[in-house]
Amino acid sequence: MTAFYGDTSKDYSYSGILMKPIEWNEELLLIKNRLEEVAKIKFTSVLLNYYRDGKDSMGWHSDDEKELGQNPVIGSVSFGESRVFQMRHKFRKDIKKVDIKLTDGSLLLMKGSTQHFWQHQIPKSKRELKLRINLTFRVII
Ligand SMILES: O=C(O)CCC(=O)C(=O)O
Ligand SMILES: [Mn+2]
Repeated sequence: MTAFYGDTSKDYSYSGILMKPIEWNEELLLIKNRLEEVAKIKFTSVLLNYYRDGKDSMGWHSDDEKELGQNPVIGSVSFGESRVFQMRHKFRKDIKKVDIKLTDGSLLLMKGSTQHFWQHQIPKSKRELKLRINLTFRVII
């Protein structure tokens, strides 16, 4: 379950779907402004993902759509239930998968060549998990 907000001049094709952004609201701008101070970069857009429980998940992928440019910068802010964010190297089988617990209020910043070499996912969980909302701020060129 997703929603896409941002500068209304910036469309985004995601998983083969053309997303037209909803205009920024006050709450999202508050988070965006704090994030931009930390990341030292201006974001154009944010994709929201709503995970109702442990059955909602997201499969392996890289955030490498062409609109995100050569080296995508992704600022990922999480609220609610903690979930495991897993990363795996695309080419090197000798590098172990990395598990990162994304807790309420956490920020994960991906940049540089990360999307060239790594995929990420949010796996399903058999545990009883409460709701989580994740915001991935993106720069669309
Ligand atoms: O929910 C998350 O932490 C990851 C979301 C994600 O990878 C995406 O929206 O591309
Ligand atoms: Mn992603």
